[in-house]
Amino acid sequence: MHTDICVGFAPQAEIARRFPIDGEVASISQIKSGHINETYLVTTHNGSRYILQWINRYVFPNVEAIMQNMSAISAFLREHHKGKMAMISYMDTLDGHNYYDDGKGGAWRLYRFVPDSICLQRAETAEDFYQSARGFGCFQYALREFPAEQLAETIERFHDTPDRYRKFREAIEADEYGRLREVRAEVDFALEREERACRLQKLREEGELPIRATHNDTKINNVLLDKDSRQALCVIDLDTVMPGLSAHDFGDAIRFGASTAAEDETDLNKVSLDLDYFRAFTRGFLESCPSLTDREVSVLAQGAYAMTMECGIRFLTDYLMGDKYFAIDREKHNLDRCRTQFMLAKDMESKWDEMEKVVAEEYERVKTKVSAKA
Ligand code: GN1
Ligand code: MG
Repeated sequence: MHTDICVGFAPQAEIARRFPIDGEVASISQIKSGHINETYLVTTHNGSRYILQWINRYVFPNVEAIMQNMSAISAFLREHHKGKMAMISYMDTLDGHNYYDDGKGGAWRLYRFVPDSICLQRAETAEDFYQSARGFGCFQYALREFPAEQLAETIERFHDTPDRYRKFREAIEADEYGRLREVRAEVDFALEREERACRLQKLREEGELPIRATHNDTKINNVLLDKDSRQALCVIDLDTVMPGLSAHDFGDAIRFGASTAAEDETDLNKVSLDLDYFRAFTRGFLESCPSLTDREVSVLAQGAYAMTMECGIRFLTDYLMGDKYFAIDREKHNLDRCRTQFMLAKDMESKWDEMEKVVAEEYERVKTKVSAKA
């Protein structure tokens, strides 16, 4: 989704010139995707294309840590999975830094546009969604032996749901913007479900689940697909690659991509869990990530629920705190987003047995295929 503006981006053009790009900047357009960083497509006169990104330091105060995680992962994948897993690689600035500090608090980085790739904001078919699952599944599989503990925690306690509840309570307590009155129903909804939403993290703390190098932000727009074959090409947006649970990656993708409505839909009647999409993603993820243990597979549905509730309370917390974290395009945008997440979580509750059944069936299917091959 590009805004079709080619003028008005003089500062971004100036920044792009700090990198060794091929040719003079001919046009820049903003890619409206994501709620945190800003992303621009830069095209030069000879047709070379680049992605320029402004990193939000309110969210990512430690840019060095993000870039270090990224290069550790790139190096690992280059060494162990050459040719199998495409990776974007950031270009150094002309004076040899892996990002550009504009001296005004802004951090910028740039990489070559991946040729023949598309980035979908929504799966157009179940097959697209299946492909995105393969992208994230392959990524996780490729990193199965990566020492996750070496990764910096770029955002502390990112998917620690109980900690998200703690921050949520602080925001309720402070009610800095006087918005609590209008969100009582949502607050009650979240508090009533706290134990269930936090079950996954509890298992993590009890040492029941392996800690992996996970992506942690597995929306479909974070996988590039080949524009012709529509197969997964490469996983992008590695800012939140951190030690985590496989169920986080599975769950966040379901939360976003298996919902029948957009994340900010205002007509809640349109929001539900699409079980066909849920199955398609489960299949792609299990097929491409055979390193998952039985225990991990057994909590995948739990991951979808936890990520949906957690994201809902994050939107609600931000709404209570005056919309400082997630970029908004309209008043109450974060509240609308929170409501879709809670609606989706509620729908998952009613479809719980079916979700578990789909996971079990797809797991059985993958195992049968593997043993038939052996
Ligand atoms: C943010 O900016 P984007 O769309 O990549 C957020 C995710 C949320 C998501 C909700 C660093 O991701 O955790 O799930 O919005 N990223 C960060 O759409 O907080
Ligand atoms: Mg992101």
